[in-house]
Amino acid sequence: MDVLLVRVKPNKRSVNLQSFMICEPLELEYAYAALNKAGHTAEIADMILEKRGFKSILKSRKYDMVCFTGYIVHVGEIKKHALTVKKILPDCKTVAAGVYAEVMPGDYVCSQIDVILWANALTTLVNIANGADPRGEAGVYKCGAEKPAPIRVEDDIFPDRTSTAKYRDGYNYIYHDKCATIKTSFGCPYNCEFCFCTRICGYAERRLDRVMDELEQISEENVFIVDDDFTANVGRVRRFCELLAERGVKKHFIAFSRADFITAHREEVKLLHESGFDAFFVGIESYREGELDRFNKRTTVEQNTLAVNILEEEGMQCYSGIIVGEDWTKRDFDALIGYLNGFRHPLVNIQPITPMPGTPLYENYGREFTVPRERYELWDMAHVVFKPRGMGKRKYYYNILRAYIKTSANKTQRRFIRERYGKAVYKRVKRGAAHIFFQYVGQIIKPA
Ligand code: B12
Repeated sequence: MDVLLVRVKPNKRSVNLQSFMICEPLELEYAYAALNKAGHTAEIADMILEKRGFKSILKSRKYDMVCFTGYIVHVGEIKKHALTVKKILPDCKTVAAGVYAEVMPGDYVCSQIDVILWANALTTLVNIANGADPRGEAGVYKCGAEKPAPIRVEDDIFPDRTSTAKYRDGYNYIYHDKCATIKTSFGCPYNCEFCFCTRICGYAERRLDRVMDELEQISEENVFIVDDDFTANVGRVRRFCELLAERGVKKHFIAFSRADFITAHREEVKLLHESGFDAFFVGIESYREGELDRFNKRTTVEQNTLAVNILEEEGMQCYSGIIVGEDWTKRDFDALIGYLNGFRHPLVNIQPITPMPGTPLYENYGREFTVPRERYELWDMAHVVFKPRGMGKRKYYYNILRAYIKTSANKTQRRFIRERYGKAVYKRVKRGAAHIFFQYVGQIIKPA
């Protein structure tokens, strides 16, 4: 079969971070490798970086199947693209997959999408390409059916990074240019109320010898480990570092961790830094204890503060994730700004709380949303989808913007970024920040 694998470009209304970060479509590289191994021809179109239009790609070849991957923000765009496929190639099968399809497959049900992969997507897709009837595949979503248990194949099939060769120079992560990604574990052993990642699958670790085999094939110097919590298992973290040394793998890593790990395992934090870890993304979520409890985060404000300080003392960058609650007042935003400026380098991602469909927070929300779920492009964790309680929506957006300007984007931090990462990176990030700034100004003038 001739298969086109597509990552769509987000709708221009989405506040997406692609000016700051464009990562390789690792999931499509997996699908490409799985299809190739089974003797099929595949091609990846990364529409974020692709120069040709989607229609002209479709007209260039008689594809038998076009597969899309996406998150919640992409659902509407995928449906539009699938319609285009049906118009240009009426006999072509259309397939929707990705984490959102795995948790909320029903949202993809429409006449222009033939197959929704909600489990074991790689093996199911190969079966279909081999001629299996999708109706008989447990990995294909059917209303009322039971979801099959996951079968992990990622230690046998590595993502084929040659499939994105023409795009690779454009992949980066915040201040880290030319950055590859790798997934060494799936899911997360914690169960924070707001977190979508825990709904995708249970926690599962890949074999570290296979992770090392894969790492040895990556040509980029910077590698973003996209595990939901890379430090969930301290023994595995130590072994990972030992194996890097044994195999002579020298990379610069960025990964997700938790404050409780960092505060309890200072030795391992040192080891990670010595092994090439430059930065950690830590969901500190709030400066208010009560909110951490509400989210079932199982960390404290004290741990959060200490964790950021430890990373800074050890010479690492901490990218902190903050969630702004519905009831925040100006005083809360002021307190947040003060709290963040207590750190040497407050590099933060400030998001209004977004009860993601599929999470307990969404199920038990019990309040009205001001943005309907069908406006998928606005469920980007940057738009405010509820009615704030402490102020109007416009003021709420203004305060989020103010918090960025007074912390991550203040003069001292701008100088720090320029000096540490160089002018080219600084300029790229500045361009991205300006774009998002104006998207927020738009929301301050006329909120969605
Ligand atoms: C790295 C990452 C990114 C990267 C992009 C990575 C990428 N590949 O496009 C960056 C940093 C740019 C990013 C940005 C965003 N992200 Co993000 N991101 C992640 C993260 C941490 C890991 C994703 C990843 O690389 N996975 C690696 C692949 C290999 O694993 P996988 O996706 O599970 O895929 C497997 C299967 O699902 C399957 N599969 C998936 N797709 C397909 C397709 C086919 C055809 C087949 C056969 C199989 C298949 O095969 C894979 C191998 O088993 C996830 C967290 C998570 N647990 O998913 C959040 C996550 C996916 N992101 C999220 C969001 C919201 C965003 C943004 C919208 C945020 C924003 N406001 O900007 C943007 C959108 C960007 C865009 N391009 O449009 C949410 C999505 C929530 C939801 N309900 O949909 C997540 C879950 C995090 C969260 N906070 O909850 N993200």
